[in-house]
Amino acid sequence: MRLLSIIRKQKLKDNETRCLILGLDNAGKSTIVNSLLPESQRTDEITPTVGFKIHSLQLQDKLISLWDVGGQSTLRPFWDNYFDRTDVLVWVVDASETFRLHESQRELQELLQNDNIPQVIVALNKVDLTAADQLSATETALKEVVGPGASFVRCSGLSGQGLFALKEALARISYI
Ligand SMILES: Nc1nc2c(ncn2[C@@H]2O[C@H](COP(=O)(O)OP(=O)(O)O)[C@@H](O)[C@H]2O)c(=O)[nH]1
Ligand SMILES: [Mg+2]
Repeated sequence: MRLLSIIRKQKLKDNETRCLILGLDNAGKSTIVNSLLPESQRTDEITPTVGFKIHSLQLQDKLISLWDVGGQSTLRPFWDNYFDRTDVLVWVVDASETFRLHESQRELQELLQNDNIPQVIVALNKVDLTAADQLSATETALKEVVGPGASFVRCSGLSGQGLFALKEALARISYI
């Protein structure tokens, strides 16, 4: 077993999960993170993320650290640096923006070349703005990139719809 998997396993045994939230700028990453947090820790104003922000979320018996990393193209070359201690990657896509779907697919495909990439959850965000057939088309397009192992969650960071399913998917992460 590679050293990295041993470290990951130990951390998960300690009930600590490190979750990296990535996706194109404006996909809704920070909005989702904010809505996942307990009400007392939320902010009313989300500004574009410069660099990264870390938040902690207690889910059942697990402590999840959420790494919200800026998605602007100038920051993307640095994404790799975050992988080695990450347990789960949440890839956020703005499902309403069909014209950026290819860009999202391409960036995710490039990320997945990295050997250290952990388990993947794809969050199809902005369901409140997206027609059902478009949601399915976006899901199909991203499934082609991530393969059968990833989970998919349809959500809205703004309304909170689907975030319970995202929490459940995060709580299920394990290396058994
Ligand atoms: N309608 C709608 N707008 C959203 C949703 N999630 C995020 N937004 C908006 O999308 C914009 C970008 O969100 P932000 O969280 O800053 O994106 P980030 O760059 O990926 O962190 C903001 O204006 C958000 O209010 C959603 O589910 N529905
Ligand atoms: Mg952000």
